[in-house]
Amino acid sequence: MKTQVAIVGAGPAGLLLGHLLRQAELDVVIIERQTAEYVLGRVRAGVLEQTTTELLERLQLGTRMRAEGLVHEGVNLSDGERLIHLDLVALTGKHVTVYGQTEITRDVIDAAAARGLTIIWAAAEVALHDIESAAPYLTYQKDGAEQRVDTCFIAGCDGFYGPSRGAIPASIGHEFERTYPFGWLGILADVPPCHEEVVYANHENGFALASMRSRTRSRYYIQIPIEESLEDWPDDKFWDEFERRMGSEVGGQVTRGPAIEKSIAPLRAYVFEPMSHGRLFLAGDAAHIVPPTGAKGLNLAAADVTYLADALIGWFKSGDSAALDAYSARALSRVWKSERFSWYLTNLLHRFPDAGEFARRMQVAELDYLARSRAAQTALAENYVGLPL
Ligand code: FAS
Ligand code: PHB
Repeated sequence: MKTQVAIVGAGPAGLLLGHLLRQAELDVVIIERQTAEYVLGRVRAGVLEQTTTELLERLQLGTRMRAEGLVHEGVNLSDGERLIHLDLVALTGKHVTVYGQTEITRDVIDAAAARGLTIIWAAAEVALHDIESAAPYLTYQKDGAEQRVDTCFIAGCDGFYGPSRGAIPASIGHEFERTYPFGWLGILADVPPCHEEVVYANHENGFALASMRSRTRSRYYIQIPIEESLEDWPDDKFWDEFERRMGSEVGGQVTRGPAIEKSIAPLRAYVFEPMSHGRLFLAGDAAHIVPPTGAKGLNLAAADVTYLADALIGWFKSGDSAALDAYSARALSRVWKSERFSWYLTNLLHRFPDAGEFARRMQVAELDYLARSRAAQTALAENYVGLPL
């Protein structure tokens, strides 16, 4: 097979990039290791910045999001004593939208055929070749035979565990990492949300987060030590602890129900530089991971592919390589700002096992400052709704 851009990975980054390039009538093929059913079964992000919802509209893929997504004009922080409400629209003129990553993935996959976007599912042993040449190619195993895709560019959208990042020589790549001594235990339950907006809580027992997927489906998280497992957390124990950490006002509004999904996500920050080498361009989790506290993971992937698509279209349409040459620096500038914001919120809202009293007083002072200062609220809100592209 021969194409103009070969994309590894059919997560949000790969699928959105595929649609953007097809919309510009470029030849594109996506190679994905898993089946479509498996990819559609993942429960991940849920809060969309306006730049992400605008991207879906640009692709005419926003119909169901507009019909079923929940527009949130505010967000809330709980410090155990009070609920600090941030009016995002009053502070920034912007809002966020709650619409599950699962739903976005369904919308972009369902629209692929109509846009002539080829997705090869269940492709095993994907390998990248000659990325430093003008004619890179991919190989993979399918139908019992080795398949080959010749291309002009490869987009590595294969997440943290994919092969693309590893194709960049170690002498070129530089890694930055921060791991946290705790994870998030998350559940999905078909119960009405305990609050109309998202609530982030800093409780003496640890962090908790009340989010949702609809007015009848809730997504809740609590901070747990990294060494604990799902066996340690039967549903009732989760509900008891979640209500406790949400405090009497919000906790008292919790409706319990069976978990339809339950998983633990470790918290880590990771950045790989550069995000391009030769004819290989990385986007999304293949190049960076943010702790989910700032709800930036999916939104960063969408921003990366917006930059990358514009650069690739510029190269194919006018031979201009300036934007491609600048892609890595441009994407990393936004990545590091999102890393800083996610680090700031993670430090503000979680309880660190070995943090002394001074660190705790810093949290208390910061939360009290946020409760009283419009300037502090504006800075947080500006980052939460998403910085301009
Ligand atoms: P993805 O990981 O989504 O997609 C990469 C794709 O590449 C996958 O389909 C994978 O199967 C494929 N792939 C991997 N190896 C391959 C190979 N060898 N060959 C071919 N294909 C291959 N963000 C939030 O904001 N809020 C959350 O609550 C949240 N929860 C998360 C929970 C988990 C468990 C994880 C992992 C992430 C979570 N995130 C969350 C972040 C998440 O939203 C990611 O940022 C987002 O999925 C990134 O999208 P992609 O870069 O497309 O990577
Ligand atoms: C979610 O809805 O899954 C969610 C919301 C906010 C976050 C992280 C996850 O910061």
